[in-house]
Amino acid sequence: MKISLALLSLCALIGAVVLAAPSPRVDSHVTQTRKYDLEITKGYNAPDGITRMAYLVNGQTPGPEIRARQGDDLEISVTNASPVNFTIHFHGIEQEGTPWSDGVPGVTQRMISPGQIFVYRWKATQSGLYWYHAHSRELYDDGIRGAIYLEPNDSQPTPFGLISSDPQDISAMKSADKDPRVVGLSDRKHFNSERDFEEWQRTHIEQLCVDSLLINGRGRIFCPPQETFAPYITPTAPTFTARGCLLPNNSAIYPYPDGRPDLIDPGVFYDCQSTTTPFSVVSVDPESKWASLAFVNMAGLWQIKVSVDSHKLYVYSADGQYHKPQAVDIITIPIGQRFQAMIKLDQPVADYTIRIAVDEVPQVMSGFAVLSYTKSSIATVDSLPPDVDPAMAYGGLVLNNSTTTLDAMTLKPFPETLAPPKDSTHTFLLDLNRTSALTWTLNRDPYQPFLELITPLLLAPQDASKLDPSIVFSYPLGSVIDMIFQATPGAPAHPLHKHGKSAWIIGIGNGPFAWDSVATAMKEQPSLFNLIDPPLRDGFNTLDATTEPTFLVIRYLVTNPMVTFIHCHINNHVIGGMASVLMEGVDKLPPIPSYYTNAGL
Ligand SMILES: *[C@@H]1O[C@H](CO)[C@@H](O)[C@H](O)[C@H]1NC(C)=O
Ligand SMILES: *[C@@H]1O[C@H](CO)[C@@H](O)[C@H](O)[C@H]1NC(C)=O
Ligand SMILES: *[C@@H]1O[C@H](CO)[C@@H](O)[C@H](O)[C@H]1NC(C)=O
Ligand SMILES: *[C@@H]1O[C@H](CO)[C@@H](O)[C@H](O)[C@H]1NC(C)=O
Ligand SMILES: *[C@@H]1O[C@H](CO)[C@@H](O)[C@H](O)[C@H]1NC(C)=O
Ligand SMILES: *[C@@H]1O[C@H](CO)[C@@H](O)[C@H](O)[C@H]1NC(C)=O
Ligand SMILES: [Cu+2]
Repeated sequence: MKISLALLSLCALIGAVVLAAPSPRVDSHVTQTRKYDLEITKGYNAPDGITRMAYLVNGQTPGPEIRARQGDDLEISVTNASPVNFTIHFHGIEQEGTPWSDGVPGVTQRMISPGQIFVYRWKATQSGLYWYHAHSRELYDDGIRGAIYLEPNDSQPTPFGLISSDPQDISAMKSADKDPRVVGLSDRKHFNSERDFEEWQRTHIEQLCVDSLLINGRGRIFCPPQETFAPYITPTAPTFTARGCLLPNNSAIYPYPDGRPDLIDPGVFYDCQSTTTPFSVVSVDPESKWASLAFVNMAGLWQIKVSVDSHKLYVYSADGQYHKPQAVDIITIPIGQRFQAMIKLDQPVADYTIRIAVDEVPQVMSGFAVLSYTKSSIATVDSLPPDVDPAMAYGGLVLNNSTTTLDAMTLKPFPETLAPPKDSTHTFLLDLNRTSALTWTLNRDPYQPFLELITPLLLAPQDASKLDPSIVFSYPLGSVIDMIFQATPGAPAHPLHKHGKSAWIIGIGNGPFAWDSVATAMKEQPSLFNLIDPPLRDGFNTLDATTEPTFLVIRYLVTNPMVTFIHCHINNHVIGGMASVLMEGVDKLPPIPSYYTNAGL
């Protein structure tokens, strides 16, 4: 379907009006169809003071929050008013009965090409925090992303009685959980994703250096004095550039002999000019006693950690799934993952600093926002309040031995009935590897980006047999899959993401996975496995593999016929090929509506 330019500019105007309204509060208790129009345009923005090209969603990035109530039907109409092809993926949404709305080009649909409109339809079977983003090349890093919040229905058991036994507290937390404050995290580069990729190809060095960290799309460039970096210096990280990056010739981090550090653009790793752009404000009402902060890492490169001055974070949800609450000071958030935390609003009425930091060796960098105990809706501030018990210094250094950081492997799903099956029917061992300066693999061979342009496998499942067998996994409905990811030494942690149904993370350890099955492994190393109450997630972060391999095991049930995707969520890695297709019970796929078989032709 082609749309006229006049219509497009009208849409842009409407988008701007919608923008000015407060985030849509879902107020009806009757399930309904909620419609959203997302229009993607090419534009410019300067959240950290440096103007660059961006793809905007209704004129902004992050795009508008999509809010609905569990049980609602969503109808999300995406208009491509940009010059590039893309699709939109709803990250963490299980797509029960709607495999055609998962948004992976070449897998579930054809590209939405410039001038086209594509309508995604899915049911909110889940509750909690999710997000949407472009799923082609590295485009989401240019701005096509936003949060999704699905308000839990009233029959869903909540874990708040494990935080407090006071009925008033529990009731305040239930209310907070229905209307959380989204805290969206991202890292920003001043080259767009296409240019970033070209620089990697030109120099054979991944561009592991960002310009700023943003919270809800706002932030600042910092060029801290060299002494700030002193606590981070180690034998393999001896020197930091003005913007806190390791040098591009550091062979511990940039290991490829064909890398050309001499060709690096100094604008990427070295040059730093600080800015004074405003910070985001996250407002809470102290009269509501508790607030829910909904953190999502929408970054392209870095794992990010977060803390809030003077406030314990009672983590109660991970990837939209309730887990038994844990009180911590810092949450580490791998890319793609979400955590929700209650905070008790028992501090003096004031502003408190929200701190974030890159949580990986190659870069020392922080970002900030303000938690404000005020009902007013001031969106930004120009300066931060005084530090009050900060949990971390610039760059994430922990300041106090009693500070606690969430260990996501210890999260236990709530309610307890959400335990994994005791046995599996299929075992797959995948080798996560870097096979050249430009290639990353999830299993032996890289997934080829050109597959984005083929007839979607959902419409032609038989074509899967023509693909490289190392990147296709097929199994029938009712299977219980054990998928073992073995990371090759020299790799950072990989934030893997499985589309469709979530999986239990049942095992993690250092060393190779040297057994033929989980059952055998558990006999020899029971302490590395948990079949009783392991976390139930759609994101799985492997351990760093420095000198020896590491492994991570997920188990999942196949209950929803789907053709879908599993991949690393670091942009360089997925575009470098770290992805595979999952053919899940394809002989039981529901009939595909003609709208979806024809869309994009
Ligand atoms: C409410 O949530 C529970 C738990 O997720 C689910 O089993 C139930 O089907 C939901 N009810 C509606 C109307 O969505
Ligand atoms: C968009 O995708 C179509 C195939 O669906 C392809 O022919 C076209 O070249 C692509 N355009 C761009 C700008 O990549
Ligand atoms: C890396 O480059 C810096 C400055 O450009 C130089 O001082 C250093 O010796 C180089 N290190 C290596 C390992 O080549
Ligand atoms: C460390 O944190 C504890 C608990 O918050 C606090 O009582 C103590 O004063 C802190 N110590 C320092 C040195 O900041
Ligand atoms: C933290 O622990 C280390 C090692 O146990 C100790 O040397 C240091 O003094 C402690 N710092 C504080 C602030 O308590
Ligand atoms: C990882 O890739 C390297 C380079 O291609 C190769 O030598 C090595 O055998 C691979 N490792 C595994 C476990 O596949
Ligand atoms: Cu990765």
